[in-house]
Amino acid sequence: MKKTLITGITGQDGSYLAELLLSKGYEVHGVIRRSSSINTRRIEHLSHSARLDITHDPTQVGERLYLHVADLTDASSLNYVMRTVRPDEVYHLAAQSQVRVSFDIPEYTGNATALGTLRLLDAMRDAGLDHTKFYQASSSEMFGKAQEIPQKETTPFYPRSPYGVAKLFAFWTAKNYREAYNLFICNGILFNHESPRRGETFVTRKITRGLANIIAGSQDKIYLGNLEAKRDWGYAPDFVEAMYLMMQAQKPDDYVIATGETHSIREFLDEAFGLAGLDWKKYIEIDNRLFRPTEADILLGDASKAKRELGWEPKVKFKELVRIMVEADCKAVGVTLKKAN
Ligand code: NDP
Ligand code: GDR
Repeated sequence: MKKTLITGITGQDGSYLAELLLSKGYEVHGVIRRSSSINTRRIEHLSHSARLDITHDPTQVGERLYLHVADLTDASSLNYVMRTVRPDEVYHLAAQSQVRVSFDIPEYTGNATALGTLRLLDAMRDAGLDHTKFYQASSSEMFGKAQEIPQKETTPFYPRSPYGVAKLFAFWTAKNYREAYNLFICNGILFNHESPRRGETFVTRKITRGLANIIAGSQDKIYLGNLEAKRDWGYAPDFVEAMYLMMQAQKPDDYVIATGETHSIREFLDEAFGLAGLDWKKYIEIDNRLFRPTEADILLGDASKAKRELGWEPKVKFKELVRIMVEADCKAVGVTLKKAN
């Protein structure tokens, strides 16, 4: 049975990827970090025991599912987990992943998102895992101030946030370790992908959750920043499939993963509030604090290399994505879209 290690298993992507790999028969080991409140809600449905006493030694919480405590900022904890699990595949998804927040905590973002990747790669090498495959969660934020539209694997990078800079360090570290030590390391350059499990402070989820609360009567306004930025939004379950396919390829490489459509925040609002028959302009307030000092104005990906070489294509596009998210958030607060019409 193949063993996989997922860092960031408690996040949006980690939870979908754990589902996918369990369904393919893998033994899945997830890294979680110490938190003052329980942070495993996205993987609870995969667990048969709600054990809270997790240590760095494997704690079994589900059929073929194990958790380990470690932290990206603590090299010895990563070394210990790597030596103990000895995985066949590593999916490195953990990061301080909030772009706006990276301006507030740049040093921590660099430590976790950039150096954390280096620490994990070194832990893999130190454990002598020469045949272990490694996936690095790279990001379209590395394109930042886009040098061409659409962006593809050959587009020059121009990050616009401490997060983007940290991801660029991690990208090049992954690529250098591939070339220097002849390791199977892939960079997935993923454009934004969303789902009902998206963190509540990212703009799509903030809107769909806010809309559901507005319909339920428990929230009056949603406070947002820049409505003009454009993003290429895909569906997270489609995107974790792409990660898996990269790791099954003959040779390690870097791939852009995107839908090939871009939409502004305004268009997202039109679509989401339109589903409820509401005019978003009555409910949105602009809060200047939510603007970023530097912004990625337009991100649009060209995933033709992934289509050609991996056979990957997105199944869910913009309109369906918005509907999935709005319906899920409405269901969570016990309202239906029909009720609002
Ligand atoms: P999330 O923010 O949902 O999840 C991040 C994960 O990292 C969580 O499990 C979090 O743990 C964990 N984590 C954060 N800091 C540490 C730390 N110091 N030590 C150990 N674990 C830590 O991200 P997504 O699932 O959306 O994204 C997955 C990865 O892909 C990230 O690296 C992100 O930067 C990258 N990415 C995401 C894209 C997207 O659109 N979603 C696009 C391109 C790249 P906890 O639950 O405790 O907070
Ligand atoms: P992003 O996603 O920065 O692209 O990073 P986010 O949803 O945070 O922002 C998208 C765009 O929306 C604008 N915006 C707001 N954003 C947030 N979060 N909150 C607001 O109130 C708001 N108002 C407007 C932003 O300015 C921006 O232009 C995500 C993360 O998942 C990264 O980890 C990942 O690497 C990239 O996607 C690809």
